[in-house]
Amino acid sequence: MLLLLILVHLSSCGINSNHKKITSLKPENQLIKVRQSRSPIVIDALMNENVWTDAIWHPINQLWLGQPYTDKDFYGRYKLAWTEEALYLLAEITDDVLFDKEDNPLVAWWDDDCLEIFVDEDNSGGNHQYTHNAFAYHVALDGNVVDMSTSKEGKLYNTHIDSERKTNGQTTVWEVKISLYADTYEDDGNNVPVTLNRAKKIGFALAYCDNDGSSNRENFIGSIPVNGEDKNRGWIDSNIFGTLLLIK
Ligand SMILES: [Ca+2]
Ligand SMILES: [Ca+2]
Ligand SMILES: [Ca+2]
Ligand SMILES: [Ca+2]
Repeated sequence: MLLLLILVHLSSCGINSNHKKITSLKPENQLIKVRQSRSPIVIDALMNENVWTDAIWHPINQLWLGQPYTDKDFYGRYKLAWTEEALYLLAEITDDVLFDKEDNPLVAWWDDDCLEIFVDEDNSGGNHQYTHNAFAYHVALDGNVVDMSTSKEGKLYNTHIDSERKTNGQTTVWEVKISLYADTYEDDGNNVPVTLNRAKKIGFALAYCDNDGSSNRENFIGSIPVNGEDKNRGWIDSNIFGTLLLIK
């Protein structure tokens, strides 16, 4: 029985012993339909494009790490849109203290206040801890974008994400363009973003690392419920991601 469970787990990683892709067992939780923008989206942290007016808000309200928090400490919601070129995100985050703990973007990047964007271009699910089967982009307050490389260390992926943020009082609006890359992505290669089309499905989740002045992040709040005791699974296991469906 144990062997069977291990085999099922391995097959859920999307790779079999011949390293060929097989049908994913990724659960299709939280299916979100995402509308195409008819006009270009300007990354300026202003939500005045028509597609943002029409899109609905989705909550970031699942406590993945830390103690229960108040709306004053953290409140977050987001909208999504797409063009053939990229996936677009608008996030509105209320956070009482913005804190960039480490100046160096590659030191403990998860302990700074940051937006964490999880994307699995082909919605395959499976392990992605040290692969590019999926990405977990940490977008820092200064705009630097970090994920784990295939060399098992933090690496800047600033060309994948174009973002702008504006803070008014304790509320920050982030407008983000996310170029999507296939699992064939090579850290030292020439990589071209994927062109998006209607009916495409993408694995996706969003989270916020909230630190208000502590030595480690205080809270990690995600957009999707995660089963089990350990809810900090997104950076390892893309099976916990939700699913986006691109529509006209
Ligand atoms: Ca805009
Ligand atoms: Ca806070
Ligand atoms: Ca994948
Ligand atoms: Ca904070």
